[in-house]
Amino acid sequence: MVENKYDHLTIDLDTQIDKRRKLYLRRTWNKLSKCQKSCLITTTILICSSFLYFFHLNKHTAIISVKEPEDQKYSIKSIIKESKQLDDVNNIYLKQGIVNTEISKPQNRFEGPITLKQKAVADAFKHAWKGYKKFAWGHDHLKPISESYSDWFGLGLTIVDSLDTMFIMGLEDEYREARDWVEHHLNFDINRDVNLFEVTIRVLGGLLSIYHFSKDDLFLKKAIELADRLLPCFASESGIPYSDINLFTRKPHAPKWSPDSSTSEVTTIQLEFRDLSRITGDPKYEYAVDRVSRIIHKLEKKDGLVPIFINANTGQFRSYATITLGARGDSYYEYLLKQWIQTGKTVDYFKEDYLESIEGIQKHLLRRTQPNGYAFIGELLGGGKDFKPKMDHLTCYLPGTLALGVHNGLTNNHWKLAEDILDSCYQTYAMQPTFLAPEITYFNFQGENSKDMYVKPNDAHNLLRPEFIESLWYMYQLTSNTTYQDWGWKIFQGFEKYTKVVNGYTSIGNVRNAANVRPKDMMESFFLSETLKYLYLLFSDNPKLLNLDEYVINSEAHPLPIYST
Ligand code: DMJ
Repeated sequence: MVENKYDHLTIDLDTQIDKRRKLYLRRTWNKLSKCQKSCLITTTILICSSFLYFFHLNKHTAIISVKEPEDQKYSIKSIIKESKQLDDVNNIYLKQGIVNTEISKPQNRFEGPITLKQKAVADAFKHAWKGYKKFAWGHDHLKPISESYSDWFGLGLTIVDSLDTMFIMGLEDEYREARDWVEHHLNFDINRDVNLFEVTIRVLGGLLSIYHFSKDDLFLKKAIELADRLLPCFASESGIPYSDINLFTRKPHAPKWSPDSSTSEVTTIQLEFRDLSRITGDPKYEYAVDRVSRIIHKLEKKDGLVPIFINANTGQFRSYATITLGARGDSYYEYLLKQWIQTGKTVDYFKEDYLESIEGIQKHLLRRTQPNGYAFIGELLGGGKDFKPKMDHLTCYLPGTLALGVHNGLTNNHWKLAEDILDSCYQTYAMQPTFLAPEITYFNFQGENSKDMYVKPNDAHNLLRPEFIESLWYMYQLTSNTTYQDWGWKIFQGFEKYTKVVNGYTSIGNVRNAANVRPKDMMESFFLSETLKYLYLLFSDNPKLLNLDEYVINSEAHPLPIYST
């Protein structure tokens, strides 16, 4: 390097200027009053600490939103590194009843539990999964007490039904195992009779939902194969599908116990088949289910209410069949609204039939109890002649559906009805010493009893069902009212106390006796797919963690996208 002869001169000059600057600063400082000085010091400290704080926050965000390495192609989240250390603290909080304190601030919405209540639910999922993995892996359901399994269709129901729950909860390891099983072991080429509705809402719906979240083609491939095997169900004389089909021979048939299909079953497959057509561009799936909807739309009803059986050959309702919003009737009403939403509110008859049916419910099925005036939805027997003051727990999905309708611009009057039924459903939990609802409740509406509700011994079981929690989540999302979270937390504690066993969670035979709940040795896939998913979403600080303006949720809690037509 060539030395510049002016270099030392420049340095001398710099030093002179530096000295003068310092002198000037010192003089200015001395001229300041005591108060001015302390103000200046405080401001400097404040600026420095805010800088340090933001620097720390950005560093934390960078850890949790780090990009997945290529070899973890199917990874669903980066591990929140702090979560292990937080475990002990969380447990202490939970024991003290201090909940909903934030434990981290991930940026992406499915990064894992944020609140302590969510973490408790994710832990419940892990506990259930561990037992399933150990004793029932690849089978439909875990029997946690006998440490065995049960196979209904032989399709690994618990795995496929839970994929999107794991995705939403950010359970990466469990999700990987499940995806792996789907890739290597999920086989539809089996000589087994399956129920069209159950397999559609649990398996097809599960595959489609996780396909939308993950964009992993494996799930779409499997969904197409399954739907193709189910399609022959629709090849009946009327277009109303048969209820069952053999997946290998592809021969459809009516249920073994009846000549008819259930009305709710043939009307609760539309969201899934339509979604598959929209993804693949192949209209055959949507065509088949649209036809069913149109046939039923044209049939005569009782102010929008439908009997619970329909014949696949004649395409007619069974005369004198029961009308109910419980078993075999429930999701007909649910899917009217949800299909209207799924198709961007462009198909008017879905909305019209839905509105008419809610009118019909208020006219024929809604009653109030004595002495406290709780609202309940009863049943009509004998084609509408006799009223039965009985409500299945299944009916407790209705408040959520009503609220969703109001949110989508339907009449505000439905909101009050939703709140009233929600309140009664809550009472079916709160009135039991276990804080768990029975499968069926009877209501006192003519003063024949001193209590508002009563439960018959054979109806006192609890199958870990989701419907009430589902409604709580809808109401929470649409109001941000944390009372719904409080109710859900009490019920979750009921599950923890009375249904949690060493190897998972079990249905119980008796909610009326906390000292003897009679475990039934069965963990249905909907406990993981629906009950725990809705609880997890309910306990989020963000009511829109799963946004109802983006997704329509199928009857098994699998979110599917809303289309514009
Ligand atoms: C689930 O399989 C679905 O929610 C269905 O629509 C009704 N029953 C169970 C849960 O209770």
